[in-house]
Amino acid sequence: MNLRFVSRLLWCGLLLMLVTSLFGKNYLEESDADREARMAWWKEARFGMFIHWGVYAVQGGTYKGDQVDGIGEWIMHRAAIPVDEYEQYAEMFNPVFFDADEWVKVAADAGMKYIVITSKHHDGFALWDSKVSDWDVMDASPFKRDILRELADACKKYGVRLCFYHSIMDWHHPDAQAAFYPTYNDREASNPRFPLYVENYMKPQLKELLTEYGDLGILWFDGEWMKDYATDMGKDIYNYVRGLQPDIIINNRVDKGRQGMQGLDKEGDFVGDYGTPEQEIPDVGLPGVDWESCMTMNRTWGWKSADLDWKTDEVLIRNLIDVVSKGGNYLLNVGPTPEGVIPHPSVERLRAMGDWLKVNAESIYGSSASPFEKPDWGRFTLKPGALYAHVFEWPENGKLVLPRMGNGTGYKRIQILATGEELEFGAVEDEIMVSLPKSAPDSIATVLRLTY
Ligand code: H79
Repeated sequence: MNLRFVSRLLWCGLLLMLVTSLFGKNYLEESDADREARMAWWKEARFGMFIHWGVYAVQGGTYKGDQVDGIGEWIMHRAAIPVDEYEQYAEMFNPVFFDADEWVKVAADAGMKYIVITSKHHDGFALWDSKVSDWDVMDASPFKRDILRELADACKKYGVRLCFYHSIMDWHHPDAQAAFYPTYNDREASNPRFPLYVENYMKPQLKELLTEYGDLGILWFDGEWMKDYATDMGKDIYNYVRGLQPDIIINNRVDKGRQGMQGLDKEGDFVGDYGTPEQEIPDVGLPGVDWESCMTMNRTWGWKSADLDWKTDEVLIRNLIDVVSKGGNYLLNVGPTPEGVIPHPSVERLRAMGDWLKVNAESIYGSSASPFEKPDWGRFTLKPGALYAHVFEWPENGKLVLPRMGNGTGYKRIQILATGEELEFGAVEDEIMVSLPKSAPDSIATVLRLTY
């Protein structure tokens, strides 16, 4: 054999190896250390803002003058609105008061470390300038501003991680679930063209999101329950996304493993980096499991003018603590108005959460599930070197009984986190007893730091 030929063959082989190692990497195989490094910021963050925004905000829960039951962003399905009729609402989507800087500042001041915004919800409307679609804010609405671009810039300014929610289900695309009109969300229906939608539309849109808006924190998929979306597609999408941004985190709805609204994975071979309980918090701590509860402040995700059922500051702050005490993240939603404003009741509540967090940050960020059962009076969070007792119900007799860490009393000192005030404590049989001030310094949650 001619030497030149052999050398050419070798070069070709080398080139091929290089190409597969660069582009053909299987992200389903990852060492524990690499995975830990990739998840580290997310575990530290613990608190994020969900934003549901799109054409459905224009309707705000009403259709032809009637209130439509259910969550606002589902109105196209709930009221069985035909695609061409729904498109007319996009012509009214003109949120002139939208100020990305203001939104991100609201999140940052609330102590939220990441923002997950609907790049596209089930109605398929894209909030960015998508080149593969006219069903986006640039081509179908008079607003003609790339909302995701403006948010990306503001997130950079405030040090908040930008993340995208992206619906796999698409009620607008003819190759996807638009074909199922009037029951877009028919779980048993099938569109033989769905694989074409995945290859020719969903992937190109994902590529735009993953290459034009800088480093993203999370891709948050949803709408994976449709019959046509199969587990091999999920694994392919997972690899595709990480191939474009290797360090990104992807929720478990990219595959078919999620169990209903409880959100954690069922047994089996499924991809996705964390579980996604929706509108619920697991009853007990889940050490070693990564999960994030997403919840609304009222009942809807997307703006609904008639939904005034706001949770109180107390419920929201205690939910955050409850989630962290069980080892999860809290993704709390806002649904901005069609004018581009985060509803005032949401802003007020976020401010209260931010005020509480400014004083008690140490007990939340980077904390994880405590080794103790949840007590009746509140919750524990844990960090190396300190246990934090979040007291919701202040004991009337001024004595709080706590479990012990290790031998003796197990604690070097016990303080009120907000003030540094030292508290007296001593061993009582298997537990310890702490003497508290007469009344609660913080009626929602007073944090004690127990240094061990
Ligand atoms: O974007 C918000 C909602 O619009 C969306 N997820 C949050 C984050 C949402 N999708 N569906 N729902 C809310 C409720 C619908 C649940 C069901 Fe099912 C879909 C019931 C049956 C199909 C998912 C799959 C839950 C059970 C099986």
